Amino acid sequence: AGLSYPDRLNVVTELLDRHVAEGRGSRTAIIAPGLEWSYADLAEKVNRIANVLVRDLGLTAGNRVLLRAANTPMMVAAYLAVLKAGGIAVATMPMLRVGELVYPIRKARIALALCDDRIVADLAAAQAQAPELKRIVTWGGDGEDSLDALMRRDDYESFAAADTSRDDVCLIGFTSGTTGEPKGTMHFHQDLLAICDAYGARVLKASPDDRFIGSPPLAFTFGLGGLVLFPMRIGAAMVLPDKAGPPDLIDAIERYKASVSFTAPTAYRAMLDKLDGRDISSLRICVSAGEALPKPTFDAWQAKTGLPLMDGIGATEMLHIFIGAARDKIRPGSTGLPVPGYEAKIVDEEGREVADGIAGRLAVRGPTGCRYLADARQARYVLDGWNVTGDTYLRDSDGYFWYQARSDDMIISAGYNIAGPEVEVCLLTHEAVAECGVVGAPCPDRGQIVKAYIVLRSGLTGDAGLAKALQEHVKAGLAPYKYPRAIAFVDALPKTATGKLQRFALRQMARDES
Ligand code: 3UK
Repeated sequence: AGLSYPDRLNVVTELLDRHVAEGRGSRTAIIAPGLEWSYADLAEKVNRIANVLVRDLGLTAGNRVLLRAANTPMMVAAYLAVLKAGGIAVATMPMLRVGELVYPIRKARIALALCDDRIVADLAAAQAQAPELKRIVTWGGDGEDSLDALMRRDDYESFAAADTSRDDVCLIGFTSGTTGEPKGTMHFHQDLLAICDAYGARVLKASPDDRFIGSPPLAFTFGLGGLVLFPMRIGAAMVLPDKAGPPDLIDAIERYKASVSFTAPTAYRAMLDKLDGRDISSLRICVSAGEALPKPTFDAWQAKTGLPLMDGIGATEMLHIFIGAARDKIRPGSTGLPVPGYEAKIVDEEGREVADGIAGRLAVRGPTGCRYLADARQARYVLDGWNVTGDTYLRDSDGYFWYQARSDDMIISAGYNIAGPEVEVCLLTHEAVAECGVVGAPCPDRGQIVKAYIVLRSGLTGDAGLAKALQEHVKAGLAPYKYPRAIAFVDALPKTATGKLQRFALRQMARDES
């Protein structure tokens, strides 16, 4: 896709100030309950915060700044201000508690934090265990040294962007840590533009009149790209509701006429049950990422809304989506094609490319890629310039990529390799099943057996008869050796902060129960 950027580059100049300079300052940038900011309004907030950072808080280029807030207008302004001032943003999920905040502070040696006053308690407690953190400044509260008070100074209205290089690091995103310690991934100023000019321009193809909405936190790069970077690159608007659970998302789409949504398959499934009598006709583009999108979910969403779900696989290491399909190229059940600018291939354990139709490890390369902050696991993720994401995929003869499982989620039962997600897809086609997770449980005879954890649709209760019916359902839809020999009915499945099924937690449950 020939993505090249000038050597001196500050991403905020391109995403924000350019719109103001070119006469688009009165366009709407942010819509939130009781508030609307134009691009000019946002630019001024960003300048004021950047001045506070440099003049009052002593920020110099390359300093790391922790950000802690829900997806609010001030969070967006603070994030952009850190980048404009040449700092490095380390955003954290608002739901993180004391223990989880200590690790990124120490790992990234963060001295300064900006925080929404309503959720400062856990951060203040973390500070006691992380002496690196010298200063926490909050907004939304009162007090003379609040960010709001400092921002009000007369001469803080304008700010010259730090003269950064296109390959200066501007953010460190911590992975959600489904296994082991979270890893800090570093991304450059140009990377933030590259995802907009690759996925945004070539696959998503939104318009400046679109209104973007979704649930992922901005600390998750899925949310940062989908809710902030993609709309700002084209001068569109982002909608930031106070709450973004599935019912709130429906309310907000209806109320603010949102047209582009970014969320995970689980949230689309949850919304399906709540759409009767609602008007979400403003919606025209729906992106699903974070987890595999089962075909039954694609079909149900299309039947109910008339819209295809655009699946896309992204990773914190890659910053955003690198395989997906534009709306006219979707093949339901497949993740899609490499995003223009990226290459993808399937390799075996030794790193040799395998033939089409054979499952193996997914390897990708392109304008963005993995750079872990001081972490030996870099050598396992990047092999020979290719990013190996830990997913098992196959490519068909038309070049489409089909998700099989996380590489470490394959179940091996009596010598058969069984992908848990394939059994989940089949179970989801049964009308009693709302959510499910399928893992291997230890078994003395077969090594492992397939075990399904099932959340039933509301009003239903699980018994031996229903378990039997679900087993027969899988045997009828898949090779019978894949059917779940064990079934457990549960109220909810364990999920990460980013909404992913924690298969390791299910595996642990399966071990404990066997
Ligand atoms: C899995 C998928 C199948 C896959 C992310 C969009 O999820 C994001 O980043 P994470 O670092 O996780 C990466 C891993 O999640 N995955 C994500 N999307 C899909 N598996 N189909 C999908 N569509 O295992 C991958 O390796 O949390 C997603 C944009 C930015 C992101 N950071």
